[in-house]
Amino acid sequence: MSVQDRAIPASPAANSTLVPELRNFVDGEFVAGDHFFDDVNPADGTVIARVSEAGANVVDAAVAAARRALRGEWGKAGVWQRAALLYKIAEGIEARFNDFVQAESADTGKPVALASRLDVPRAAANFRVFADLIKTAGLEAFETETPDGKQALNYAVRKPIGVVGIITPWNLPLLLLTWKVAPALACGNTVVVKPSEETPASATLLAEVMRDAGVPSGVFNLVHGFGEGSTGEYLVSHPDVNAITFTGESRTGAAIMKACAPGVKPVSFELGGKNAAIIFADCERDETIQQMSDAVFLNTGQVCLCAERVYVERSIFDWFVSAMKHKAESLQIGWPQDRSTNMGPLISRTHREKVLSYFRKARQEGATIVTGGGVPEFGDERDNGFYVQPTILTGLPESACCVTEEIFGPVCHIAPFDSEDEALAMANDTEYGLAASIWTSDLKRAHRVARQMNVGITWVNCWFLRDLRTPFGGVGLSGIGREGGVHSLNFYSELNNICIRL
Ligand code: NAD
Ligand code: 6OH
Repeated sequence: MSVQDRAIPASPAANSTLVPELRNFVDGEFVAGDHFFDDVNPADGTVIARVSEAGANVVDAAVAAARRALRGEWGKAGVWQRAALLYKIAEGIEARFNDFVQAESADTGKPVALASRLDVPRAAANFRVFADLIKTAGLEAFETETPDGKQALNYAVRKPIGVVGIITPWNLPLLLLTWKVAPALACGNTVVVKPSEETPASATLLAEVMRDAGVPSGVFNLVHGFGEGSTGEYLVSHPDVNAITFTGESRTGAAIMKACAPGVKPVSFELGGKNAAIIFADCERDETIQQMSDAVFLNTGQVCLCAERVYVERSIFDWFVSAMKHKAESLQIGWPQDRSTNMGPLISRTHREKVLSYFRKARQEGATIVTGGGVPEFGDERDNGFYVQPTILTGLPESACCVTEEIFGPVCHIAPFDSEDEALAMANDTEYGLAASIWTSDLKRAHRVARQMNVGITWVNCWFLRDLRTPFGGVGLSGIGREGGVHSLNFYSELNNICIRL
């Protein structure tokens, strides 16, 4: 689809409609671009906002503002001053907690219960953790012997990289955006942020929080729009952007890498996954089923860390499949606003088409559909939304596309295994390498298997348990680099080593 097809020309009528208008935030001001596009609520397909698409001119202005801000008071702000501002931003998010929950839920269709428990608290935590970290980060130092028997002192100082372009997806919009904005600001950079076109609202609220917290103009800039041929492409190929940090699909990462090549811009990529879970017969059963239900269905399966491939020791295979079936069929699929809802719709009609196409392929490839495989019917406006049934597949060969390709929906394939080696071989037989989980009561086996997984993070008897100080990222098609803790500080700063002969 071209930009022209997607965009609605700006007209006076745009302001007279009842839907709010979401604008770009550049140099401390909300500004409109030349076109608008629709922000759709996936629960019922209604248009909830019109979003101003940032053209190349708006992206230019945002990058220029970010560059100027580096030379201004922000460039001179010390670590304690920056940390104090980050705490204020965290407080600002908490002060508007409900606004953020409502915005995130309306854009994504995720249950308000989930946004209240996960997305919004994590956004505030991201700012607090990186404020704490930057205050306590020491300098690397070495005493060095010189060839003439004297000494030199080496120490490395951290400097900002400069203007950082931040591009994020729609599944955990505020969580993933602040996961990058917080360390970038902690390290003294300025940012130009492009959230997903599907989920512009929480980032727009964050711009208000930034303004109200007293973040100097130009330090945080927000541009709305699409990827290829639009805002995202303008941002990643902009010659005055010093680094790009991106979360999204692996093939988008590849396109961004190409755009960054001419300027040799550093990139940090958190990409897709086709994550395995290995369930041993000695697992703690109730706990495993409880958490595996989240690992497959949380956020309607739209978490990069979700388990889409589940390998179960043969002696408990039947039990596991039937317990997961029960869990899937007990999920409350419904209106996101209803506090008892624990599964919402997929993000968009297009994404639902993709997920349904995998259900069709699964049938063609000979899968048993244990449960789900279709679209639920409600008899109300939700039938205009983008819901699918939680789905469990069995019986596919390891080469089937539903076992090798990321589906990004509430679906997993469950296969039996007979030995630890076989489970490991199947789990590692993928081009991706983001996350894995292992479920066992045998501590020695847990250590042994965990270190053989070709992934960035392995959970044992838990899933999506995050400590923000730890390295996070993936191998293979799942990403480049690590963020989290000192790894984020290292990406978002340049180290200048100073060697002094004493
Ligand atoms: P996507 O790659 O389609 O889009 C992500 C962002 O990139 C959006 O803001 C989009 O507008 C922008 N974009 C697209 N093409 C671009 C281009 N050519 N240049 C610049 N920007 C461009 O991803 P999505 O569909 O929004 O998100 C789902 C994907 O994200 C899944 O593959 C999922 O696994 C992955 N993901 C990974 C992680 C992780 O931490 N590894 C976290 C969340 C999501
Ligand atoms: C992907 O959908 C989830 C990614 C999670 C994180 O990046 C995180 O920091 O928890």
